[in-house]
Amino acid sequence: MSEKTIKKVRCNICASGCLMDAYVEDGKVVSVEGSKDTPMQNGGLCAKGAASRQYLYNKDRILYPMKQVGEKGSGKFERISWEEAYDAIAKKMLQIRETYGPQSAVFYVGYPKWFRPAMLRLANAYGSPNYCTESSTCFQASDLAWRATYGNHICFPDMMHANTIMLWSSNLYHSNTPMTKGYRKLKERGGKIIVVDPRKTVTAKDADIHLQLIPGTDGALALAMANVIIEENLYDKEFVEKYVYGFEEYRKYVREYSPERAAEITGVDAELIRKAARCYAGNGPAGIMFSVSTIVHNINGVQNYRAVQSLIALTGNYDIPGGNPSRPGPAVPLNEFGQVKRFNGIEAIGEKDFPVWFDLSCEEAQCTRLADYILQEDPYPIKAVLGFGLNHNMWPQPEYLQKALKTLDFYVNVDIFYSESCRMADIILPAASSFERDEVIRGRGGILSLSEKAVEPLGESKNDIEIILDLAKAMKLEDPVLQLNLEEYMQYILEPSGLTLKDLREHPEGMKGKNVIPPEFKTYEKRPFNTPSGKVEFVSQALNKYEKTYGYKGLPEYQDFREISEVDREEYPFILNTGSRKPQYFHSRTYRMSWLNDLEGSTLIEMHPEDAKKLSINEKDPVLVSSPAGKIEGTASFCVNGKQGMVNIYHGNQEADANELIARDYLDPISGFPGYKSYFCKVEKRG
Ligand SMILES: Nc1nc2c(c(=O)[nH]1)N[C@H]1C(S)=C(S)[C@@H](COP(=O)(O)OP(=O)(O)OC[C@H]3O[C@@H](n4cnc5c(=O)[nH]c(N)nc54)[C@H](O)[C@@H]3O)O[C@H]1N2
Ligand SMILES: Nc1nc2c(c(=O)[nH]1)N[C@H]1C(S)=C(S)[C@@H](COP(=O)(O)OP(=O)(O)OC[C@H]3O[C@@H](n4cnc5c(=O)[nH]c(N)nc54)[C@H](O)[C@@H]3O)O[C@H]1N2
Ligand code: SF4
Ligand SMILES: [Mo]
Repeated sequence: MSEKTIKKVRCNICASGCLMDAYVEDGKVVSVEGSKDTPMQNGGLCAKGAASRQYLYNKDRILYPMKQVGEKGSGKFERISWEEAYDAIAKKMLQIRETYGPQSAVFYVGYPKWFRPAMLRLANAYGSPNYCTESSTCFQASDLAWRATYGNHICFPDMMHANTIMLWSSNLYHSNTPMTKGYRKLKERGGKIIVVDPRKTVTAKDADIHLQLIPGTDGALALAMANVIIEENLYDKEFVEKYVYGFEEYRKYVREYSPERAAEITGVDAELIRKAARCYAGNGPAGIMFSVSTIVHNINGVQNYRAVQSLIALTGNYDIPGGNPSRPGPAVPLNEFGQVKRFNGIEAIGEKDFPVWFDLSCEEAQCTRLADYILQEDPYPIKAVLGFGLNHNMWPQPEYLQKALKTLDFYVNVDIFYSESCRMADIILPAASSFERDEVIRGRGGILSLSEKAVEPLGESKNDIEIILDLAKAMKLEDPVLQLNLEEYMQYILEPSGLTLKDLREHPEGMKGKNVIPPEFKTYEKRPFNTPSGKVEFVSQALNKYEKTYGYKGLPEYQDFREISEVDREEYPFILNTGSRKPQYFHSRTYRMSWLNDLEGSTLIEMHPEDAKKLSINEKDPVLVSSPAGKIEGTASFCVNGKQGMVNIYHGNQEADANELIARDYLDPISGFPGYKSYFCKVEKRG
């Protein structure tokens, strides 16, 4: 009888990297369970992690390098060797560089985050400024707001030491399961919880105050809270005087947002707004837990986010324990992450459209308008896309991007799975999943670990970093780090931490780095904020320098998406909210896993029963949803937890993708983020 062994491996279906025990028999993973070796996680796995075997052994796995042999877009592929693939890619990429210049090649990474610095290096060594990622729709707009206002990256709350936590558009139980332990502890020790969410979510059940606002109206709500906090003298005068720039202008502006006015805009009762403001300002230390994407998925997203964010400095909760500290736990120095900067000097895609993005971020280009840039040859011809995990369904109106990809001279996609996004590719390469690869993992609190493969790679799939290093060598690019092999590269990442790969191999549960940088609070007492004024900028100079040219305002001004968009509301009466996370789905990835997908089976069009009744729609009826951008079919699902007038649809399903409904030019003019969370639609019963 063959023996079962337990291999410790990190789940990588999402970026949380939970440690699991994979039971391996005859070289195959036969079952998985959460490892008990990490106290935070303590044996837990979410539904997706528990279904890992269907991820690893999925019929959609790409097993070999393939080249397209039929007409482009026909999806007819033939197996080739790795050597052939590398030769063909190197030859074509160098030819394109020679003929059109290095900027004509775009280097793109989808949601996978773990190998991004290597990809950025590759783009730099090739000489292209066009390294871009899925963060053109996730995370970077919030980060931009932080940099514009606080001169810092996103600061998450210190849940362990807070007396109050305000979860602003954050449904931890569905989207961030590893954080729920701290959340439950906060509740147990009597901490106050404020939830700002249009839906009564499972996370909102624990709330002392739930502000159930209309999607996209976050800015108005936050300004009204600031109004109460200032009017009632609940703000931190000393902090504001010393460290805030533009307070008088801000104070004057928030006067316009009385709770009564905000109630009309947001649909939240004025007294409840007052109560929440008093609780957040009066029961400190208080932290705000933001989603990295929800607020900014709106056409006034950056300013709405800044309005919420200004509450932190207003109440003196910035960079203190229990508030939103800049570094609550220890950090460990590493090579690569956050250190490789984007190649600069040639105009990047998106630079003309979204200048602040480039002023404040030196790491990547903004590519939400990628299809336009390709099709309109603006700012210059784009001839090649080298994609790792490129999922066209991420973009609004994804078919338009498919069309653009088809016109390219050369398109490569490297993915674990064959998807519709591979169909336009000239070459596709098989990536290994976390079960089949080695990877250095950065955990919270300065903990590092090495996730080692549990089984041999399926087919000829390879670690993405290995593919990147091989490609650099095939193109004879010069960066010395790209000359390393995978093992040397991982060692290089670790060097500043004082740990070696050998140390980590001996401790699969992870180890604290030796050269730990301790937590730090109130950094502003030692050095100025990294903004033009050296203070927290309620009036952002990074933004208002573009007031004349782009119309950006320094104050976190509220603009209502219902007023500034030109959609005919009689035709499209519902507010379309897309992509609120569900525990079983992870963007486009898990639809192919029957253990998860069968829970719902088809694209659910979630609407309030009262709204459905008016349209004579019954639960489970087939319905058609349309917007000015497109149409999709789905199944009506009644949701009493949402607000009336709101339709919610998950994204990423290639069969019926909510993004078909979002107009591709419905973007925040500052960040370029699509208004995924607040567009417009109508719903009809299908025959
Ligand atoms: N299971 C699962 N987990 C995930 C992901 C996944 O696909 N699946 N994706 C990961 C990624 S990439 C991200 S960015 C995060 C996102 O993480 P979260 O932002 O926490 O996830 P969401 O569910 O999109 O949004 C949280 C809540 O915001 C509410 N909401 C919707 N619109 C608005 C609005 O306009 N204003 C306010 N205040 N609230 C609103 C929704 O009702 C929802 O309950 O999740 C990560 N975790
Ligand atoms: N309507 C709407 N649209 C949205 C959102 C929304 O809320 N509503 N959310 C936006 C946000 S926040 C995000 S983050 C994006 C999601 O961003 P996407 O990039 O669309 O995310 P995924 O579909 O998870 O992954 C992309 C591809 O990466 C592949 N992949 C997974 N792991 C690896 C790996 O290790 N190596 C390689 N080479 N490939 C891998 C997957 O198989 C998949 O094909 O969607 C955005 N789009
Ligand atoms: S939260 Fe779930 S999907 Fe994400 S790493 Fe953990 S087990 Fe995997
Ligand atoms: Mo995201």
